[in-house]
Amino acid sequence: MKQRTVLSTLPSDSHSWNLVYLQLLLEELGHEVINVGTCVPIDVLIKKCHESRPNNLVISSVNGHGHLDGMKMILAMKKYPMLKGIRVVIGGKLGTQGCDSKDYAEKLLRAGFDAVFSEKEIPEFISLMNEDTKNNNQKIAL
Ligand code: B12
Repeated sequence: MKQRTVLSTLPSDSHSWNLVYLQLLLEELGHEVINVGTCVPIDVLIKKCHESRPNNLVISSVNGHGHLDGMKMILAMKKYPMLKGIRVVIGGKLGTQGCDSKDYAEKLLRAGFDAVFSEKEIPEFISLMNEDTKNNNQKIAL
């Protein structure tokens, strides 16, 4: 079954070519992609997930505030049990001063993300996005 994926940045991030790249990549993998765009408020993102019931929510951020905005987003999302089955991943350049996004992985995973990717981990991202989320779908449909 075709996976549906909501793709977005976070409220502070106006970079858009990362989204263009990820949309093309995910479409090549066979996903139906809903690209919400840049500087997306958290409540708008949550509304979009409620409306479209995706298998995946892919967050991309490169401006260096991704680890902070991402934490706010995942904590807000956890308040909605209906969204529990969605696989939520984040990646890009999540911090400043050239530090690796992986430095933030432990905190973000503990808060509820299913995976955290550094900007170079495209093969790892592809392999996760190729994995079936059939169980998630069933949960969402209830
Ligand atoms: C173009 C650009 C801009 C443009 C954006 C225009 C637009 N429409 O997108 C403008 C001028 C608006 C801009 C603004 C700013 N920018 Co800027 N920008 C860039 C620049 C030069 C290129 C970004 C780009 O388009 N790359 C092409 C895309 C395809 O690559 P990418 O974004 O890196 O995405 C790749 C990977 O990161 C990865 N990836 C990304 N997301 C995800 C998600 C997952 C799940 C996975 C697996 C992988 C992944 O996959 C992509 C393909 O390889 C970069 C420097 C650079 N060379 O990267 C700085 C850069 C991203 N910007 C930076 C900064 C600081 C800013 C500003 C804060 C500057 C300022 N003081 O105003 C503002 C922030 C604006 C905001 N509110 O977000 C910093 C971020 C620093 C950091 N994270 O440590 C960078 C890295 C420059 C630098 N070296 O300092 N920027």
